[in-house]
Amino acid sequence: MTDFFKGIEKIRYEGPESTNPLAFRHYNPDEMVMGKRMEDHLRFAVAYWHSFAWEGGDPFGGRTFERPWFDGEMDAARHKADVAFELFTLLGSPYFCFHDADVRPEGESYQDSTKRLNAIADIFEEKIAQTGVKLLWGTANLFSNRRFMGGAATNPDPDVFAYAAATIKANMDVTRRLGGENYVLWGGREGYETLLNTRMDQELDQLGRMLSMVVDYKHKTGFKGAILVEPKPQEPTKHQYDYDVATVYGFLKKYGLEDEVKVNIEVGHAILAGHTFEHEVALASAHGILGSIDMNRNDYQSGWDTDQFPNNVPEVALAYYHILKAGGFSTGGTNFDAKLRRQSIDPQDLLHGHIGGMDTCARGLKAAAAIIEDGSYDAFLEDRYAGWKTPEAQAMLRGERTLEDITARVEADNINPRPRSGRQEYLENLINRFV
Ligand code: XLS
Ligand code: NI
Ligand code: NI
Repeated sequence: MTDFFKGIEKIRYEGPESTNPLAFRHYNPDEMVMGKRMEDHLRFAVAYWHSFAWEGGDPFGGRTFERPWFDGEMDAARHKADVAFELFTLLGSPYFCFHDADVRPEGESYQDSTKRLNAIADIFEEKIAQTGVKLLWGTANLFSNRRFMGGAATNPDPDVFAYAAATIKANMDVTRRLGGENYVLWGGREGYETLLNTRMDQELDQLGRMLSMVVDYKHKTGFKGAILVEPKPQEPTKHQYDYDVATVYGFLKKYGLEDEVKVNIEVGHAILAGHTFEHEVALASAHGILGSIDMNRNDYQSGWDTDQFPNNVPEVALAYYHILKAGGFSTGGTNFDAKLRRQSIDPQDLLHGHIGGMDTCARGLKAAAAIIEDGSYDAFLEDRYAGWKTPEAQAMLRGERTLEDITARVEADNINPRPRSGRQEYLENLINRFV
């Protein structure tokens, strides 16, 4: 044990009446929800970067946090790993996620950085065995170092593409070794600042090639996890190629990867793209590419990716509704891609952030399950589309009717449809009964 969390004990479920700020009031891992343990539905993961690498800076000022591992070398990285697994254990988080750059200091060369990554992975391997905490996903940071300022896979310099490819390989190797259940690619700087210096067709082909190689390597090495792309519309670049779920789906189709790659959807990114979170989740589900989620929230005034811990139950509930309707997570889970505010400088703030986030998700999940178990909402939808069950409507949908066939029937039957209410207010009230 380190002395970082000084005397804080494992966070336990105490029920909704508890006033203990270091207890769960809604997240009860063993509670059964629609026949499955809550822990197995939600599959929480702590994000290493925001919890242990984030320094509390903003555009107007630097570091506000004091962490004993900042500025250190490999010893500091090992200390950080000790504290990280203490946090996972205190929270009872079944999973964690990391980028290479979060866990090891950068080396002098590619070989040196990879050696360091592997050394930390040795430590993770032991800690995973000791604590039972698992790896939800691994990923490569291809955006912080200045070599990636013009993009990684989409860089005009093929040497940067090559360096990125080798870095992805190293991170996939470590993810596989640690039993990771997914491998994520967020296109940190895969986009442009100005079209004046950018060949979009060339850059998209580069991105398609990189992703194809990732998929090939997954199959070659027998990695069982899912490959996930994380959409985001802008920030850090003005325009990111993986703009939103719809854009990513089109990209996957173009490069023939739609059966190989799924998406990791983040709340804040959905908002930046001008969508709701549930829109992105529902669209991914409709396309069969729903993989995992990055759970956070954005400030609705500031217009950038504020990565706050979630506290909006209705927003979370509607997303879990679509996840449950899709059959729940398979390899995916709920990763807290959320960071503390820069004045929240104490170790215990890390606990408050996660406890609140986990409770919010638990309430959202229970509300979603209640909506499904009650059945009136699903019955409404069933009824609204019931006309499509008739043989004639089915024939139109299956492509067995032409425009001429349909026109003949409209004329013969004198079809003149009568509008029906969409009942939006009724539905809003219905959902409000559960959230
Ligand atoms: C940044 C992204 C990032 C990814 C992992 O906005 O959310 O944190 O989840 O690279
Ligand atoms: Ni994310
Ligand atoms: Ni993000």
